[in-house]
Amino acid sequence: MATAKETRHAALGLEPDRLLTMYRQMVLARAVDRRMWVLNRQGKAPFVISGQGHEAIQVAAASCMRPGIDWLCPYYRDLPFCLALGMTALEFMLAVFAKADDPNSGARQMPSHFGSDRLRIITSSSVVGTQVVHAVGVAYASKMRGLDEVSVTCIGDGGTSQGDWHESMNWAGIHKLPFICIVQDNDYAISVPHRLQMGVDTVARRAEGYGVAGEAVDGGDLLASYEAMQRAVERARAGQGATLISAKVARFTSHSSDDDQRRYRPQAELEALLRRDPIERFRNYLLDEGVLLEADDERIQQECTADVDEAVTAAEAAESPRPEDLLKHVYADG
Ligand SMILES: Cc1ncc(C[n+]2csc(CCOP(=O)(O)OP(=O)(O)O)c2C)c(N)n1
Repeated sequence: MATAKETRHAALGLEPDRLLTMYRQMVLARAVDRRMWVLNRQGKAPFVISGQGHEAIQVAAASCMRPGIDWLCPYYRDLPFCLALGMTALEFMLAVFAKADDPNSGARQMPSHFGSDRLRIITSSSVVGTQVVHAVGVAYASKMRGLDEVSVTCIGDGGTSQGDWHESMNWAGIHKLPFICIVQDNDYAISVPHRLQMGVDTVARRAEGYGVAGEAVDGGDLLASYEAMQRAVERARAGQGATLISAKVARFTSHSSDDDQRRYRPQAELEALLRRDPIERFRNYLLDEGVLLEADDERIQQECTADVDEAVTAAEAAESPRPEDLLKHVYADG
Protein backbone atom coordinates (compact mmCIF):
# COMPACT_ATOMS: atom_id res chain seq x y z
CA MET A 1 0.00 0.00 0.00
CA ALA A 2 1.33 3.45 -0.92
CA THR A 3 1.99 5.98 1.83
CA ALA A 4 -0.64 8.68 2.35
CA LYS A 5 1.54 11.40 0.84
CA GLU A 6 2.04 9.61 -2.47
CA THR A 7 -1.59 8.97 -3.25
CA ARG A 8 -3.67 11.02 -5.65
CA HIS A 9 -6.52 11.26 -3.16
CA ALA A 10 -4.30 12.49 -0.34
CA ALA A 11 -3.00 15.25 -2.61
CA LEU A 12 -6.62 16.38 -2.98
CA GLY A 13 -7.22 16.25 0.77
CA LEU A 14 -9.60 13.30 0.44
CA GLU A 15 -9.75 10.88 3.36
CA PRO A 16 -10.63 7.18 2.85
CA ASP A 17 -14.08 7.73 4.42
CA ARG A 18 -14.98 10.30 1.79
CA LEU A 19 -13.70 8.08 -1.00
CA LEU A 20 -15.89 5.24 0.21
CA THR A 21 -18.90 7.54 0.47
CA MET A 22 -18.38 8.59 -3.13
CA TYR A 23 -17.92 4.99 -4.23
CA ARG A 24 -21.15 3.99 -2.52
CA GLN A 25 -22.98 6.88 -4.19
CA MET A 26 -21.80 5.66 -7.58
CA VAL A 27 -22.82 2.08 -6.84
CA LEU A 28 -26.24 3.16 -5.58
CA ALA A 29 -26.82 5.32 -8.64
CA ARG A 30 -25.99 2.41 -10.95
CA ALA A 31 -28.28 0.08 -9.01
CA VAL A 32 -31.20 2.53 -9.13
CA ASP A 33 -30.60 3.20 -12.80
CA ARG A 34 -30.48 -0.47 -13.75
CA ARG A 35 -33.69 -1.15 -11.83
CA MET A 36 -35.37 1.63 -13.73
CA TRP A 37 -34.74 -0.28 -16.99
CA VAL A 38 -36.15 -3.47 -15.51
CA LEU A 39 -39.27 -1.57 -14.43
CA ASN A 40 -39.55 -0.16 -17.92
CA ARG A 41 -39.41 -3.60 -19.52
CA GLN A 42 -42.02 -4.76 -17.01
CA GLY A 43 -44.27 -1.98 -18.25
CA LYS A 44 -44.13 -0.17 -14.90
CA ALA A 45 -41.84 2.79 -15.71
CA PRO A 46 -43.09 4.81 -18.66
CA PHE A 47 -39.78 6.25 -19.78
CA VAL A 48 -36.15 5.75 -18.87
CA ILE A 49 -33.17 7.99 -19.50
CA SER A 50 -29.96 6.92 -17.96
CA GLY A 51 -26.89 8.24 -16.16
CA GLN A 52 -24.94 5.01 -16.57
CA GLY A 53 -21.33 5.85 -17.48
CA HIS A 54 -21.66 9.44 -16.21
CA GLU A 55 -21.30 8.62 -12.50
CA ALA A 56 -17.76 9.86 -11.79
CA ILE A 57 -18.09 13.49 -12.87
CA GLN A 58 -21.50 13.80 -11.23
CA VAL A 59 -20.58 12.31 -7.87
CA ALA A 60 -17.31 14.27 -7.82
CA ALA A 61 -19.15 17.52 -8.58
CA ALA A 62 -21.79 16.92 -5.90
CA SER A 63 -19.03 16.24 -3.36
CA CYS A 64 -17.68 19.74 -3.87
CA MET A 65 -21.06 21.38 -3.22
CA ARG A 66 -22.99 22.23 -0.06
CA PRO A 67 -26.40 20.56 -0.41
CA GLY A 68 -29.23 22.95 0.41
CA ILE A 69 -26.97 26.01 0.01
CA ASP A 70 -25.52 25.73 -3.48
CA TRP A 71 -27.91 25.27 -6.40
CA LEU A 72 -28.23 22.62 -9.06
CA CYS A 73 -30.14 23.00 -12.32
CA PRO A 74 -29.69 19.43 -13.54
CA TYR A 75 -30.36 17.68 -16.81
CA TYR A 76 -32.01 14.33 -17.32
CA ARG A 77 -28.86 12.20 -16.86
CA ASP A 78 -28.13 13.60 -13.38
CA LEU A 79 -29.46 10.75 -11.24
CA PRO A 80 -26.01 10.11 -9.65
CA PHE A 81 -25.64 13.86 -9.04
CA CYS A 82 -29.00 14.14 -7.28
CA LEU A 83 -28.48 10.99 -5.19
CA ALA A 84 -25.03 12.24 -4.16
CA LEU A 85 -26.56 15.57 -3.08
CA GLY A 86 -28.93 13.65 -0.81
CA MET A 87 -31.97 12.62 -2.81
CA THR A 88 -33.06 9.18 -1.66
CA ALA A 89 -33.77 6.18 -3.86
CA LEU A 90 -37.38 6.36 -2.65
CA GLU A 91 -37.74 10.04 -3.60
CA PHE A 92 -36.58 9.14 -7.07
CA MET A 93 -38.76 6.02 -7.40
CA LEU A 94 -41.84 8.02 -6.40
CA ALA A 95 -41.24 10.00 -9.59
CA VAL A 96 -40.69 6.86 -11.67
CA PHE A 97 -44.08 5.54 -10.52
CA ALA A 98 -45.67 9.04 -10.75
CA LYS A 99 -46.96 9.00 -7.17
CA ALA A 100 -48.62 11.87 -5.31
CA ASP A 101 -45.76 12.28 -2.84
CA ASP A 102 -43.09 12.56 -5.53
CA PRO A 103 -40.98 15.49 -4.27
CA ASN A 104 -39.50 16.07 -7.72
CA SER A 105 -42.66 17.44 -9.28
CA GLY A 106 -45.67 15.84 -7.59
CA ALA A 107 -45.85 13.42 -10.56
CA ARG A 108 -46.23 16.22 -13.10
CA GLN A 109 -42.93 15.72 -14.88
CA MET A 110 -41.51 12.65 -16.61
CA PRO A 111 -39.05 10.58 -14.53
CA SER A 112 -35.53 12.06 -14.39
CA HIS A 113 -36.76 15.63 -14.35
CA PHE A 114 -35.26 16.04 -10.90
CA GLY A 115 -36.32 18.58 -8.32
CA SER A 116 -35.96 19.08 -4.58
CA ASP A 117 -36.79 22.14 -2.48
CA ARG A 118 -34.75 20.71 0.37
CA LEU A 119 -31.63 20.21 -1.75
CA ARG A 120 -32.03 23.29 -3.96
CA ILE A 121 -32.39 21.20 -7.09
CA ILE A 122 -34.46 23.18 -9.55
CA THR A 123 -36.81 21.15 -11.69
CA SER A 124 -36.06 21.42 -15.38
CA SER A 125 -37.95 21.66 -18.62
CA SER A 126 -37.60 18.89 -21.21
CA VAL A 127 -36.53 21.60 -23.64
CA VAL A 128 -32.78 21.08 -23.88
CA GLY A 129 -30.69 24.03 -22.69
CA THR A 130 -33.28 25.95 -20.68
CA GLN A 131 -31.75 24.82 -17.37
CA VAL A 132 -28.60 26.79 -18.19
CA VAL A 133 -30.56 30.03 -18.37
CA HIS A 134 -32.16 29.28 -15.01
CA ALA A 135 -28.79 28.51 -13.41
CA VAL A 136 -27.23 31.73 -14.65
CA GLY A 137 -30.22 33.67 -13.32
CA VAL A 138 -29.82 32.04 -9.91
CA ALA A 139 -26.10 32.88 -9.91
CA TYR A 140 -26.90 36.49 -10.80
CA ALA A 141 -29.39 36.70 -7.92
CA SER A 142 -26.87 35.23 -5.45
CA LYS A 143 -24.28 37.74 -6.57
CA MET A 144 -26.69 40.68 -6.23
CA ARG A 145 -27.56 39.52 -2.72
CA GLY A 146 -23.90 39.20 -1.74
CA LEU A 147 -24.27 35.48 -0.94
CA ASP A 148 -21.48 32.95 -1.46
CA GLU A 149 -23.78 30.38 -3.09
CA VAL A 150 -22.60 28.59 -6.20
CA SER A 151 -24.95 27.75 -9.05
CA VAL A 152 -24.19 24.61 -11.04
CA THR A 153 -25.83 23.28 -14.17
CA CYS A 154 -25.29 20.29 -16.44
CA ILE A 155 -25.92 19.76 -20.11
CA GLY A 156 -24.87 17.35 -22.86
CA ASP A 157 -22.52 18.10 -25.75
CA GLY A 158 -25.45 18.40 -28.17
CA GLY A 159 -27.23 20.85 -25.89
CA THR A 160 -24.38 23.33 -26.28
CA SER A 161 -25.61 24.01 -29.82
CA GLN A 162 -28.69 25.69 -28.35
CA GLY A 163 -28.84 29.48 -28.33
CA ASP A 164 -29.81 29.38 -24.64
CA TRP A 165 -26.43 27.90 -23.82
CA HIS A 166 -24.42 30.53 -25.70
CA GLU A 167 -26.44 33.40 -24.25
CA SER A 168 -26.06 32.04 -20.72
CA MET A 169 -22.31 31.53 -21.03
CA ASN A 170 -21.94 35.05 -22.34
CA TRP A 171 -23.96 36.48 -19.44
CA ALA A 172 -21.94 34.48 -16.92
CA GLY A 173 -18.72 35.91 -18.40
CA ILE A 174 -19.93 39.51 -18.47
CA HIS A 175 -21.03 39.46 -14.83
CA LYS A 176 -18.32 37.14 -13.47
CA LEU A 177 -21.02 34.96 -11.94
CA PRO A 178 -20.55 32.21 -9.32
CA PHE A 179 -21.65 29.74 -11.97
CA ILE A 180 -20.36 26.38 -13.18
CA CYS A 181 -21.56 24.67 -16.35
CA ILE A 182 -20.63 21.01 -16.61
CA VAL A 183 -20.92 19.66 -20.13
CA GLN A 184 -21.19 15.89 -19.97
CA ASP A 185 -19.79 15.03 -23.37
CA ASN A 186 -20.76 11.44 -24.14
CA ASP A 187 -20.02 11.77 -27.87
CA TYR A 188 -23.65 11.66 -28.93
CA ALA A 189 -26.82 13.71 -29.01
CA ILE A 190 -29.26 10.83 -29.46
CA SER A 191 -27.73 9.53 -32.75
CA VAL A 192 -25.76 12.64 -33.80
CA PRO A 193 -22.03 12.23 -33.07
CA HIS A 194 -19.80 14.90 -31.56
CA ARG A 195 -18.01 15.55 -34.89
CA LEU A 196 -21.29 16.66 -36.48
CA GLN A 197 -22.18 18.82 -33.49
CA MET A 198 -19.12 21.07 -33.19
CA GLY A 199 -15.84 21.83 -34.91
CA VAL A 200 -13.75 21.58 -31.73
CA ASP A 201 -12.58 18.47 -29.87
CA THR A 202 -13.76 19.85 -26.53
CA VAL A 203 -16.30 22.54 -25.86
CA ALA A 204 -14.03 23.81 -23.08
CA ARG A 205 -12.08 25.59 -25.84
CA ARG A 206 -14.96 28.00 -26.15
CA ALA A 207 -14.54 29.25 -22.59
CA GLU A 208 -12.11 31.98 -23.53
CA GLY A 209 -14.59 33.42 -26.02
CA TYR A 210 -17.10 33.92 -23.20
CA GLY A 211 -14.59 35.23 -20.65
CA VAL A 212 -14.93 32.26 -18.32
CA ALA A 213 -12.40 29.66 -17.17
CA GLY A 214 -12.36 26.41 -19.15
CA GLU A 215 -11.46 22.92 -17.95
CA ALA A 216 -11.38 19.78 -20.09
CA VAL A 217 -11.43 16.71 -17.90
CA ASP A 218 -11.75 12.94 -18.15
CA GLY A 219 -15.21 12.68 -16.62
CA GLY A 220 -14.76 8.96 -16.08
CA ASP A 221 -11.95 9.62 -13.61
CA LEU A 222 -13.45 10.52 -10.26
CA LEU A 223 -10.34 12.14 -8.81
CA ALA A 224 -9.56 14.21 -11.91
CA SER A 225 -13.19 15.33 -11.98
CA TYR A 226 -13.07 16.24 -8.29
CA GLU A 227 -9.95 18.31 -8.82
CA ALA A 228 -11.48 20.29 -11.71
CA MET A 229 -14.75 20.87 -9.84
CA GLN A 230 -12.99 21.90 -6.63
CA ARG A 231 -11.03 24.54 -8.56
CA ALA A 232 -14.23 25.79 -10.17
CA VAL A 233 -16.06 26.03 -6.84
CA GLU A 234 -13.17 27.90 -5.23
CA ARG A 235 -13.08 30.30 -8.19
CA ALA A 236 -16.81 30.94 -7.86
CA ARG A 237 -16.71 31.49 -4.10
CA ALA A 238 -13.70 33.81 -4.40
CA GLY A 239 -15.68 36.06 -6.78
CA GLN A 240 -13.39 35.16 -9.68
CA GLY A 241 -16.20 34.16 -11.99
CA ALA A 242 -17.62 31.24 -13.89
CA THR A 243 -16.17 27.97 -15.15
CA LEU A 244 -17.03 25.78 -18.09
CA ILE A 245 -16.07 22.17 -17.42
CA SER A 246 -16.18 19.76 -20.30
CA ALA A 247 -16.18 16.20 -19.00
CA LYS A 248 -15.66 13.30 -21.41
CA VAL A 249 -17.94 10.46 -20.38
CA ALA A 250 -19.29 7.22 -21.85
CA ARG A 251 -22.99 6.75 -22.55
CA PHE A 252 -23.59 3.10 -21.73
CA THR A 253 -27.22 2.85 -22.71
CA SER A 254 -29.23 4.02 -25.66
CA HIS A 255 -30.23 7.66 -25.46
CA SER A 256 -33.43 6.59 -23.72
CA SER A 257 -35.88 3.71 -23.59
CA ASP A 258 -37.26 4.98 -26.91
CA ASP A 259 -34.28 4.18 -29.19
CA ASP A 260 -31.75 1.41 -29.90
CA GLN A 261 -28.16 2.58 -30.14
CA ARG A 262 -27.10 -0.56 -32.00
CA ARG A 263 -28.70 1.02 -35.05
CA TYR A 264 -26.37 4.03 -35.10
CA ARG A 265 -23.21 3.05 -33.16
CA PRO A 266 -20.68 0.54 -34.54
CA GLN A 267 -20.37 -2.72 -32.61
CA ALA A 268 -16.66 -2.12 -31.86
CA GLU A 269 -17.49 1.25 -30.32
CA LEU A 270 -20.13 -0.30 -28.08
CA GLU A 271 -17.71 -3.01 -26.94
CA ALA A 272 -15.02 -0.39 -26.19
CA LEU A 273 -17.44 1.36 -23.82
CA LEU A 274 -17.10 -1.49 -21.35
CA ARG A 275 -13.47 -0.54 -20.77
CA ARG A 276 -14.55 2.97 -19.80
CA ASP A 277 -16.73 2.13 -16.81
CA PRO A 278 -16.10 4.90 -14.23
CA ILE A 279 -17.22 2.70 -11.35
CA GLU A 280 -14.84 -0.10 -12.31
CA ARG A 281 -12.03 2.44 -12.66
CA PHE A 282 -12.64 3.92 -9.22
CA ARG A 283 -13.16 0.50 -7.68
CA ASN A 284 -9.80 -0.68 -9.02
CA TYR A 285 -8.12 2.45 -7.70
CA LEU A 286 -9.61 1.92 -4.23
CA LEU A 287 -8.64 -1.76 -4.20
CA ASP A 288 -5.08 -0.93 -5.32
CA GLU A 289 -4.76 1.70 -2.60
CA GLY A 290 -6.15 -0.64 0.03
CA VAL A 291 -9.01 1.76 0.76
CA LEU A 292 -11.60 -0.82 -0.30
CA LEU A 293 -11.47 -4.53 0.44
CA GLU A 294 -13.27 -7.11 -1.70
CA ALA A 295 -15.49 -8.06 1.26
CA ASP A 296 -16.48 -4.42 1.86
CA ASP A 297 -17.27 -4.05 -1.80
CA GLU A 298 -19.62 -7.02 -1.71
CA ARG A 299 -21.36 -5.55 1.33
CA ILE A 300 -21.75 -2.15 -0.34
CA GLN A 301 -23.23 -3.77 -3.46
CA GLN A 302 -25.70 -5.77 -1.34
CA GLU A 303 -26.72 -2.77 0.76
CA CYS A 304 -27.36 -0.68 -2.34
CA THR A 305 -29.46 -3.44 -3.91
CA ALA A 306 -31.46 -3.69 -0.67
CA ASP A 307 -31.98 0.12 -0.73
CA VAL A 308 -33.36 -0.12 -4.23
CA ASP A 309 -35.63 -3.07 -3.37
CA GLU A 310 -37.04 -1.15 -0.43
CA ALA A 311 -37.53 2.04 -2.45
CA VAL A 312 -39.33 0.20 -5.25
CA THR A 313 -41.65 -1.63 -2.86
CA ALA A 314 -42.53 1.58 -1.00
CA ALA A 315 -42.96 3.67 -4.16
CA GLU A 316 -45.14 1.07 -5.84
CA ALA A 317 -47.41 0.95 -2.79
CA ALA A 318 -47.64 4.74 -2.45
CA GLU A 319 -50.80 6.70 -3.29
CA SER A 320 -51.37 7.89 -6.84
CA PRO A 321 -52.26 11.55 -7.38
CA ARG A 322 -55.97 12.35 -7.07
CA PRO A 323 -57.74 13.33 -10.30
CA GLU A 324 -59.08 16.49 -8.64
CA ASP A 325 -55.46 17.65 -8.06
CA LEU A 326 -54.68 17.56 -11.78
CA LEU A 327 -54.51 21.33 -12.18
CA LYS A 328 -52.86 22.05 -8.83
CA HIS A 329 -49.72 24.19 -9.34
CA VAL A 330 -50.66 24.64 -12.99
CA TYR A 331 -53.11 27.55 -12.67
CA ALA A 332 -53.38 30.05 -9.80
CA ASP A 333 -56.13 29.13 -7.34
CA GLY A 334 -59.40 30.94 -7.98
C1 LIG B 1 -34.76 22.24 -27.78
C2 LIG B 1 -34.83 20.75 -27.90
N1 LIG B 1 -34.48 20.14 -29.05
C3 LIG B 1 -34.51 18.80 -29.13
C4 LIG B 1 -34.94 18.04 -28.08
C5 LIG B 1 -34.98 16.51 -28.20
N2 LIG B 1 -33.81 16.00 -27.51
C6 LIG B 1 -33.89 15.58 -26.21
S1 LIG B 1 -32.44 15.08 -25.64
C7 LIG B 1 -31.66 15.39 -27.09
C8 LIG B 1 -30.21 15.11 -27.28
C9 LIG B 1 -29.35 15.91 -26.39
O1 LIG B 1 -28.04 15.44 -26.50
P1 LIG B 1 -26.91 15.95 -25.57
O2 LIG B 1 -27.13 17.38 -25.24
O3 LIG B 1 -25.60 15.61 -26.18
O4 LIG B 1 -27.11 15.16 -24.22
P2 LIG B 1 -27.08 13.59 -23.95
O5 LIG B 1 -28.50 13.14 -24.05
O6 LIG B 1 -26.19 12.96 -24.97
O7 LIG B 1 -26.54 13.44 -22.58
C10 LIG B 1 -32.55 15.90 -28.04
C11 LIG B 1 -32.18 16.26 -29.41
C12 LIG B 1 -35.32 18.71 -26.90
N3 LIG B 1 -35.72 18.04 -25.81
N4 LIG B 1 -35.24 20.05 -26.82
